[in-house]
Amino acid sequence: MIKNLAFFMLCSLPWMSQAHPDHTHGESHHHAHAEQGVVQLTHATLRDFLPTASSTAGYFTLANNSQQAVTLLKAEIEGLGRVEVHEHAHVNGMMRMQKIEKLEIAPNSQVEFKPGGYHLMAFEPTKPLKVGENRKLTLYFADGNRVYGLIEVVSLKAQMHNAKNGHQHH
Ligand SMILES: [Cu+2]
Repeated sequence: MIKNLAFFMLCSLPWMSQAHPDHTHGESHHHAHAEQGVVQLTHATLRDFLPTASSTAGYFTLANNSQQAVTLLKAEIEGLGRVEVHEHAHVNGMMRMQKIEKLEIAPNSQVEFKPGGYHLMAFEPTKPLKVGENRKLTLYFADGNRVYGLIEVVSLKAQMHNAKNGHQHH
């Protein structure tokens, strides 16, 4: 289990530096901006597909250590054709899950993706998942930033063991 995944944010996109053409202290400005905008991805796990399943679930913790809210728009995982951000909601007394288009994370707070709550739903593997391997995970935010990390492929058993409430997904 990887405890601390590497991450970084792209604060130096060409169009962003062009937004500050009159700035003469580019270097120090960039550092301040990078520290302000830290979004940290940890404990990322992706469940191996069950034999007949067309989708599988991924979980992680996302910490927004900045002074501004950040909005997660979408996720990509290497070798998966489609990844959606889902939430569970009570609809007419039933627990159902639905795709969400954006997830706002307040300043200095974190969101835990876990069984029964927010989760990633991955579909259409182009390369079969193998327990123990790490796939590249990319998170896209509304401000144009991206967070990169690795997501570890785990067995259902391991994922249930990690989850506190053991909610069965699907
Ligand atoms: Cu789902």
